Amino acid sequence: MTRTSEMSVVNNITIAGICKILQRNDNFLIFTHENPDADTIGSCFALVSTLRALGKTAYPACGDRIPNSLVFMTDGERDFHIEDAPADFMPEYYISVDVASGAQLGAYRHLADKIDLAMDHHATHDKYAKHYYIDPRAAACAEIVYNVALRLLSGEIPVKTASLLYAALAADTGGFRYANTTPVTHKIAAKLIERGANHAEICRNLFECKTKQALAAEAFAMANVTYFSDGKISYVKITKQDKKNCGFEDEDTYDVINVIRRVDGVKIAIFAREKDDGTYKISTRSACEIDVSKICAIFGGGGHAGAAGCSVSPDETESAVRRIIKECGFDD
Ligand SMILES: [Mn+2]
Repeated sequence: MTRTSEMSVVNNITIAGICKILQRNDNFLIFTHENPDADTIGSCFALVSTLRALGKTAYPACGDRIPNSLVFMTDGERDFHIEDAPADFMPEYYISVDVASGAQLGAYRHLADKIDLAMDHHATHDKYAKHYYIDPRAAACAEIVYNVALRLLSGEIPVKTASLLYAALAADTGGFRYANTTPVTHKIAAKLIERGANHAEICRNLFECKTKQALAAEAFAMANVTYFSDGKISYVKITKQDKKNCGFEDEDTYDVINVIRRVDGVKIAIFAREKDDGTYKISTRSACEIDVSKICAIFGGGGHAGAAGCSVSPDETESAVRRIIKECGFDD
């Protein structure tokens, strides 16, 4: 398998077209993906604040709670469900950001066919919305939202919005270190710093400051990682019982995959986590030409060439991990 993910997506709307539509409409609901990360949160809230700056009514909608590690982006608030909007709010226009498929809406997946506009950067995006703008070359969905906000606000992006977009960009590029980082990413990041984004504070919040529970999860991963294919693949599994024994929860495991992928010689990292309902979430990372989104697609998942995931049933987990290892082809 080679990393030749389809970089050419034919969109059915342009950035200018998106701006026209946003100006024409009102009463927006902006959806994040399930298990929200900094890109979907930053894109969502930056778009909400941009629409509000235009005098529109807009609310974020997130099926899951905001994880503890990212509440610095939402002023400490963790719940943004549709019911949390005022009772008299009547949504008229539905937007999703960084959401590759209807299923990725999580608790709001039943609203997938109501989405009017999807902005995304996943090459595996499945075009569930009426209008879609997908740019797989964008390191983060925030690059797309930045271009929309820039136009709508005539360049006058407020500091709070700039900070949200910067956090999204920094997170999806691993602090501008991953292969998805481009000259465009750096140019946008520079503009956001010019608009007042406090990059040092944002990066400390994203990459340095960790709860004791998150560090406990990483310690567990380090102690239990196993290697395959001559050390080119690292793998760790975390069960519900492990979480209980070590005193951490799902949201504390967000950096586990990064801990096991940094080991010298590792090209592919695999992390299987047992969720509350007993199913397993498998996350994968690739630091080589192997496209893990194609491998995860075998199990109905997806993502990016370098970062992808899928969900499997408990009895399918071991065989799925073995299949993923086999698909990497190191042992052929
Ligand atoms: Mn993203």
